[in-house]
Amino acid sequence: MSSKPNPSSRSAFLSAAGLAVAIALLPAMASAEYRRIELKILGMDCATCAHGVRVAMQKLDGVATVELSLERAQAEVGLKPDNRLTLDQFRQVVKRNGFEPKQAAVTAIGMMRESGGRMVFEVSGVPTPLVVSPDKSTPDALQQLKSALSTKSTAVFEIMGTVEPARDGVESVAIASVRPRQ
Ligand SMILES: [Cu+2]
Repeated sequence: MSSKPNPSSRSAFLSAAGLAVAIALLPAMASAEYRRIELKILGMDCATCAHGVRVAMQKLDGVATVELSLERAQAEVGLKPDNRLTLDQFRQVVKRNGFEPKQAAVTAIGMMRESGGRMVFEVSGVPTPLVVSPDKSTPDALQQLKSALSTKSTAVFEIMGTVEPARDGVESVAIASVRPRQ
Protein backbone atom coordinates (compact mmCIF):
# COMPACT_ATOMS: atom_id res chain seq x y z
CA MET A 1 0.00 0.00 0.00
CA SER A 2 2.67 2.49 1.05
CA SER A 3 4.88 3.82 -1.70
CA LYS A 4 7.68 5.10 0.51
CA PRO A 5 11.00 3.32 0.04
CA ASN A 6 12.05 0.76 2.61
CA PRO A 7 14.84 -1.79 2.97
CA SER A 8 12.61 -4.74 2.13
CA SER A 9 11.32 -3.29 -1.13
CA ARG A 10 13.83 -5.27 -3.20
CA SER A 11 12.88 -8.60 -1.68
CA ALA A 12 9.23 -7.59 -1.90
CA PHE A 13 9.77 -6.92 -5.59
CA LEU A 14 11.49 -10.26 -6.09
CA SER A 15 8.76 -12.20 -4.34
CA ALA A 16 6.16 -10.24 -6.31
CA ALA A 17 7.97 -11.28 -9.49
CA GLY A 18 7.92 -14.89 -8.32
CA LEU A 19 4.23 -14.62 -7.61
CA ALA A 20 3.62 -13.16 -11.07
CA VAL A 21 5.32 -16.19 -12.62
CA ALA A 22 3.25 -18.54 -10.47
CA ILE A 23 0.07 -16.74 -11.49
CA ALA A 24 1.07 -16.82 -15.16
CA LEU A 25 1.22 -20.60 -14.87
CA LEU A 26 -2.30 -20.64 -13.50
CA PRO A 27 -4.20 -18.31 -15.79
CA ALA A 28 -7.56 -19.68 -14.78
CA MET A 29 -7.14 -18.55 -11.19
CA ALA A 30 -5.21 -15.36 -11.86
CA SER A 31 -8.15 -13.10 -11.29
CA ALA A 32 -10.19 -15.16 -8.85
CA GLU A 33 -11.35 -12.77 -6.22
CA TYR A 34 -14.19 -10.95 -4.59
CA ARG A 35 -14.96 -7.69 -6.32
CA ARG A 36 -17.77 -6.42 -4.14
CA ILE A 37 -19.29 -7.56 -0.87
CA GLU A 38 -22.47 -6.33 0.77
CA LEU A 39 -22.49 -7.95 4.17
CA LYS A 40 -25.63 -7.80 6.28
CA ILE A 41 -24.93 -7.04 9.91
CA LEU A 42 -27.35 -7.85 12.71
CA GLY A 43 -27.58 -5.50 15.69
CA MET A 44 -25.64 -2.56 14.32
CA ASP A 45 -27.82 0.42 15.14
CA CYS A 46 -25.53 3.22 16.21
CA ALA A 47 -23.25 5.42 14.15
CA THR A 48 -20.27 5.08 16.48
CA CYS A 49 -20.30 1.30 16.24
CA ALA A 50 -20.77 1.47 12.49
CA HIS A 51 -17.75 3.74 12.32
CA GLY A 52 -15.69 1.17 14.23
CA VAL A 53 -16.65 -1.56 11.77
CA ARG A 54 -15.88 0.68 8.82
CA VAL A 55 -12.43 1.65 10.10
CA ALA A 56 -11.54 -1.98 10.86
CA MET A 57 -12.61 -3.14 7.41
CA GLN A 58 -10.69 -0.37 5.73
CA LYS A 59 -7.51 -1.67 7.36
CA LEU A 60 -7.78 -5.01 5.55
CA ASP A 61 -5.21 -5.18 2.78
CA GLY A 62 -7.06 -5.21 -0.52
CA VAL A 63 -10.07 -3.13 0.51
CA ALA A 64 -10.72 -0.14 -1.74
CA THR A 65 -13.88 1.40 -0.29
CA VAL A 66 -16.19 0.75 2.65
CA GLU A 67 -19.61 2.25 3.22
CA LEU A 68 -21.60 1.42 6.31
CA SER A 69 -25.35 1.80 5.96
CA LEU A 70 -27.34 1.71 9.19
CA GLU A 71 -30.51 1.96 7.13
CA ARG A 72 -29.73 -1.16 5.12
CA ALA A 73 -27.88 -2.75 8.07
CA GLN A 74 -24.93 -3.66 5.93
CA ALA A 75 -21.33 -2.98 5.06
CA GLU A 76 -20.75 -2.27 1.37
CA VAL A 77 -17.19 -3.07 0.42
CA GLY A 78 -15.38 -2.52 -2.86
CA LEU A 79 -12.23 -4.61 -3.26
CA LYS A 80 -9.06 -3.95 -5.17
CA PRO A 81 -7.99 -6.09 -8.14
CA ASP A 82 -5.82 -9.07 -7.17
CA ASN A 83 -6.87 -8.98 -3.54
CA ARG A 84 -6.82 -12.23 -1.58
CA LEU A 85 -9.51 -11.35 0.93
CA THR A 86 -12.06 -13.85 2.12
CA LEU A 87 -15.61 -13.27 3.27
CA ASP A 88 -14.60 -14.69 6.61
CA GLN A 89 -12.18 -11.85 7.24
CA PHE A 90 -15.08 -9.40 7.03
CA ARG A 91 -17.24 -11.61 9.23
CA GLN A 92 -14.49 -11.66 11.85
CA VAL A 93 -14.37 -7.86 11.87
CA VAL A 94 -18.12 -7.75 12.47
CA LYS A 95 -17.87 -10.28 15.29
CA ARG A 96 -14.94 -8.52 16.93
CA ASN A 97 -17.08 -5.39 17.01
CA GLY A 98 -19.85 -7.25 18.78
CA PHE A 99 -22.27 -7.85 15.94
CA GLU A 100 -23.50 -10.82 13.96
CA PRO A 101 -22.61 -11.18 10.29
CA LYS A 102 -25.45 -12.51 8.13
CA GLN A 103 -25.73 -13.19 4.41
CA ALA A 104 -23.55 -11.40 1.90
CA ALA A 105 -24.44 -10.27 -1.61
CA VAL A 106 -21.23 -10.69 -3.57
CA THR A 107 -19.72 -10.09 -6.94
CA ALA A 108 -16.83 -12.48 -7.42
CA ILE A 109 -14.63 -14.03 -10.05
CA GLY A 110 -13.69 -17.64 -9.65
CA MET A 111 -13.51 -21.10 -11.07
CA MET A 112 -16.60 -23.22 -11.42
CA ARG A 113 -16.33 -27.01 -11.42
CA GLU A 114 -18.31 -30.07 -10.53
CA SER A 115 -17.58 -32.02 -7.39
CA GLY A 116 -19.56 -35.00 -6.17
CA GLY A 117 -22.59 -34.11 -8.25
CA ARG A 118 -22.61 -30.53 -7.05
CA MET A 119 -21.36 -27.37 -8.70
CA VAL A 120 -18.77 -25.56 -6.65
CA PHE A 121 -17.21 -22.15 -7.04
CA GLU A 122 -13.63 -21.42 -6.03
CA VAL A 123 -12.51 -17.93 -5.14
CA SER A 124 -8.82 -17.68 -4.44
CA GLY A 125 -7.90 -17.11 -0.82
CA VAL A 126 -10.90 -19.16 0.24
CA PRO A 127 -9.88 -22.55 1.61
CA THR A 128 -13.10 -24.36 0.75
CA PRO A 129 -15.21 -23.69 -2.33
CA LEU A 130 -18.70 -22.27 -2.20
CA VAL A 131 -21.36 -24.84 -3.02
CA VAL A 132 -23.82 -23.59 -5.62
CA SER A 133 -27.36 -23.90 -4.33
CA PRO A 134 -29.48 -25.37 -7.14
CA ASP A 135 -32.72 -24.42 -5.39
CA LYS A 136 -31.93 -20.77 -4.78
CA SER A 137 -29.99 -19.94 -7.93
CA THR A 138 -31.75 -18.64 -11.02
CA PRO A 139 -32.51 -21.21 -13.76
CA ASP A 140 -30.76 -19.02 -16.31
CA ALA A 141 -27.52 -18.91 -14.31
CA LEU A 142 -27.63 -22.67 -13.66
CA GLN A 143 -28.20 -23.33 -17.34
CA GLN A 144 -25.18 -21.24 -18.35
CA LEU A 145 -22.96 -22.95 -15.80
CA LYS A 146 -24.09 -26.43 -16.79
CA SER A 147 -23.57 -25.82 -20.45
CA ALA A 148 -20.06 -24.44 -19.82
CA LEU A 149 -19.16 -27.46 -17.69
CA SER A 150 -20.55 -29.89 -20.24
CA THR A 151 -17.61 -29.17 -22.56
CA LYS A 152 -14.79 -28.63 -20.05
CA SER A 153 -14.07 -29.56 -16.46
CA THR A 154 -13.62 -26.02 -15.17
CA ALA A 155 -14.82 -22.61 -16.27
CA VAL A 156 -14.04 -19.12 -15.02
CA PHE A 157 -17.06 -16.97 -14.29
CA GLU A 158 -17.90 -13.71 -12.68
CA ILE A 159 -20.92 -14.31 -10.51
CA MET A 160 -23.39 -12.20 -8.61
CA GLY A 161 -24.99 -14.05 -5.78
CA THR A 162 -25.72 -14.38 -2.11
CA VAL A 163 -23.52 -16.31 0.29
CA GLU A 164 -25.18 -17.59 3.44
CA PRO A 165 -23.30 -17.98 6.72
CA ALA A 166 -21.65 -21.43 6.78
CA ARG A 167 -23.61 -24.38 8.10
CA ASP A 168 -21.76 -27.53 9.16
CA GLY A 169 -18.69 -26.10 7.46
CA VAL A 170 -20.48 -25.77 4.12
CA GLU A 171 -20.87 -22.36 2.61
CA SER A 172 -23.49 -22.10 -0.12
CA VAL A 173 -24.06 -19.48 -2.74
CA ALA A 174 -27.36 -18.65 -4.42
CA ILE A 175 -26.37 -17.39 -7.84
CA ALA A 176 -28.41 -14.61 -9.42
CA SER A 177 -26.37 -14.12 -12.58
CA VAL A 178 -23.15 -15.24 -14.22
CA ARG A 179 -20.83 -13.90 -16.86
CA PRO A 180 -18.16 -16.06 -18.51
CA ARG A 181 -14.61 -14.73 -18.25
CA GLN A 182 -11.60 -15.08 -20.59
CU1 LIG B 1 -22.77 1.89 19.31
